[in-house]
Amino acid sequence: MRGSLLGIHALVVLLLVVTKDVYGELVVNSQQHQDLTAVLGVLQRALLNTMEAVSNLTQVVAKGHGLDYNECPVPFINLMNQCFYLNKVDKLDFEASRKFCQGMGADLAQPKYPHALRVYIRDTFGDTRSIFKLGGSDLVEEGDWRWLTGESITEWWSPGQPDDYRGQQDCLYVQCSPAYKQPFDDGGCQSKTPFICEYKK
Ligand SMILES: [Ca+2]
Repeated sequence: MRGSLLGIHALVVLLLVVTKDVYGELVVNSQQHQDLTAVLGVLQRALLNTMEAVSNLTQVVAKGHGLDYNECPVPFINLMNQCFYLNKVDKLDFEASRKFCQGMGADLAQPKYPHALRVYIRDTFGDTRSIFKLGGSDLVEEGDWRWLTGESITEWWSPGQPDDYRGQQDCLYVQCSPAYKQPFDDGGCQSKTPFICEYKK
């Protein structure tokens, strides 16, 4: 019995000591917690500022290289900072293909870098026979080749083109065959072919 009382006494003393220690520890931890929370807040703000600075710097560097990391809206792809949709399924004439592109918030494409476009088509579709309609013609005045926006088309004609073959070629195409030393060729506006839409960012 005495042993039991001694045991209970020892247990109570032990509990008091532990409780005191735990309480003391809790007080210290609470202060530390406040301090750490404040430090964490400062670090979080510093980290966010750093991430924003890195993002801005990445964009500056990208633009310095002629690139733009802003993505094109689906289903357009970014090619040399222009947004294109290559339609090889719905083979359409000039007017119908324009209408199709307009239905996507776009119009027939005016590629700034036709060689890049030609390489992309070859790599994507794995053939060199493809031709795609673009957003250019001499429909307003025979021989005066213009983009849909009105600018003259003066470069990137394959040698001997535009030849207005049989007097029926008034629309602009990108040719993928290496037989064409440059990408541009004139073809029929009524021909039902693949075409490329461009979404202007
Ligand atoms: Ca031609």
